[in-house]
Amino acid sequence: SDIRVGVIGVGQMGADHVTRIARRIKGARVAVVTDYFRDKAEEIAASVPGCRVVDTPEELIAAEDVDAVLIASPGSFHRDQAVACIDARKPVLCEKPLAMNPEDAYTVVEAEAAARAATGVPYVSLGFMRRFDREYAELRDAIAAGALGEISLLNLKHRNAHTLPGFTDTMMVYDSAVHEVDAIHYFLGEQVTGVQVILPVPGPRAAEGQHDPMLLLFRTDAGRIVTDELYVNTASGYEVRTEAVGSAGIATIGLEHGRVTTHQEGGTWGGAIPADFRPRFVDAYDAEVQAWIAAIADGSNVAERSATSWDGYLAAATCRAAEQALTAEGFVAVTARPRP
Ligand code: ISE
Repeated sequence: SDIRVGVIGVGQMGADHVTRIARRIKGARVAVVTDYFRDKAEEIAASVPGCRVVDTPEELIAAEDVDAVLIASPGSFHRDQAVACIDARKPVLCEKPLAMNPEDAYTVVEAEAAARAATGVPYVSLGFMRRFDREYAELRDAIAAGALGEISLLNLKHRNAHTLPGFTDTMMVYDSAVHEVDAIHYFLGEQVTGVQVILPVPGPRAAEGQHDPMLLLFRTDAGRIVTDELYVNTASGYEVRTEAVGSAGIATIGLEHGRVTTHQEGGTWGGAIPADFRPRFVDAYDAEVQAWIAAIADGSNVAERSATSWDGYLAAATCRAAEQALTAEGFVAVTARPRP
């Protein structure tokens, strides 16, 4: 029988996940939703047969008719909600980031480790969906197989058309650059040991005090360097690119992503850029959620390719160093606690 999923937070990403589970994911259905804005939850629930609304995340997590929980609330709520799922022994797919600071992330890691010691299974999958993007997976496998030789550099780019008002430098780090931090772990399997931030003159759409674009440099424990150009108000569209520079080859992904190029009247050519991450990574999100449901069904709870709470902690520890590097000279060292 279908796994009954409860979705916490049905804003942009949560609503997208509800539609995905209702229409495309096999072996699961959305049983319960909740949102800070009750109206929004009612509206979304009305689009899914048999779906009901509850007032609070606590109620949803405890509900008899919820087998697994998808958290899509703002990042600052993830710690408490993820810990409540672990305490209730319910598998959870938590949207990224795991937390907005390493201390909160570590609390989740510890809670999960304690539960795992008692039951033998993990509970937390973390929504770094790029791990399920086909090009990402292919590049990682090519690097692991040595197909590119010795990697010296990764050049990453992350561009959004717009961000919501109030998107600060700290949010650029913990909400946006956090994807590239996880990409480093995914592609190279190495820890980040230091971060430097370089701030060019802000673009005309940057909010007061915001440094957009920004350039982040990461150094890994093997001495590889990763550049990350972050530009979250390009006004053009959503673009995520990766270039891996190796001694036996230079591989690039994310350039075209199946886009159609049209030659137009008047002697120009071009095509559309996805407006945001939902259309750009739709296949990756589908694969991520389907793999999560399959893992719950087979009792392993966390899919092999999925990011874990530990990945979330390491990402938060690196983001802390990046946050400090915003106002420091040179590289700031990443400090991480040992894995419990
Ligand atoms: C957002 O929270 C995401 O997760 C997107 O993938 C990312 O591109 C965007 O910059 C973030 O704000």
